[in-house]
Amino acid sequence: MADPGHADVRRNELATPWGRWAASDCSVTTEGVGKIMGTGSDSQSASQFPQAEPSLGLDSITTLIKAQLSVNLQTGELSGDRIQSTVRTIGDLEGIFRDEEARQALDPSTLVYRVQAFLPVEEGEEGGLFWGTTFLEPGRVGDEYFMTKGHYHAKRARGEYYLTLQGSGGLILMDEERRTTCEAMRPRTLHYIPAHTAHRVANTGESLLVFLACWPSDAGHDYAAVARQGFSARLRKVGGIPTLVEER
Ligand code: PAN
Ligand code: ZN
Repeated sequence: MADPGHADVRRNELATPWGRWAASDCSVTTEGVGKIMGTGSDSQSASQFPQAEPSLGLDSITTLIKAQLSVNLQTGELSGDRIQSTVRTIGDLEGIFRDEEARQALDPSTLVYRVQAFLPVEEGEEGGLFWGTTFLEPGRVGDEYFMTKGHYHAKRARGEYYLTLQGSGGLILMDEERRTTCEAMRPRTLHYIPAHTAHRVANTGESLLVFLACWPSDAGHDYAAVARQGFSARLRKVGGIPTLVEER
């Protein structure tokens, strides 16, 4: 099994009409969570650094600051205080997919995704950070993969991180000049969503796609801009392959 303590940023592996997203490789480790860095006789005094339960080390992360959050790093499930849950079904996603007839032919109660968001401060408050998990079902509307609605942040100058836990998909990114690119998502890929960038995720696999997210508490969500014009490209199954297809 993959080492759950290590997350990589990997390059886009999906073909896009505009080439590849240029960001440098880097990695994030969760190995030190709940541990003293450099454990051993030469490490700093244990009294300076509260140690978490050893059993929490690689399976979950718990924070007690402001409100309590536990993240199950296998399933992505959040538990604790101040967690908000949202569910989106096929019936909720009118106007999102290219083939509206195909959407209407599906049972409107079909689950497409659910989101759990940990909101330790008020939405809109400056300086805080939110944490969330999205559980995106496999499926298609016509040849287009099940996906999230997609949004810009209401405050455009706000970025975000996504970290994939399970499944495979594509993170579709569009800048304000409407240039759209796509990054492949698979377990342990870490994605930096720059400010001023609309983002949505499509599940290109046969199983649940689960990803974690962290974003500023004053970012907000602007769905209207995406609803008006959509993205300039869609992730569709073409010849059996997930392909980013430019809209005409
Ligand atoms: C995510 C998204 C989540 C659902 O937490 O909100 O994946 O996507 P939509 O919000 O587009 O329906 C995020 O990007 N927060 O900022
Ligand atoms: Zn966002």
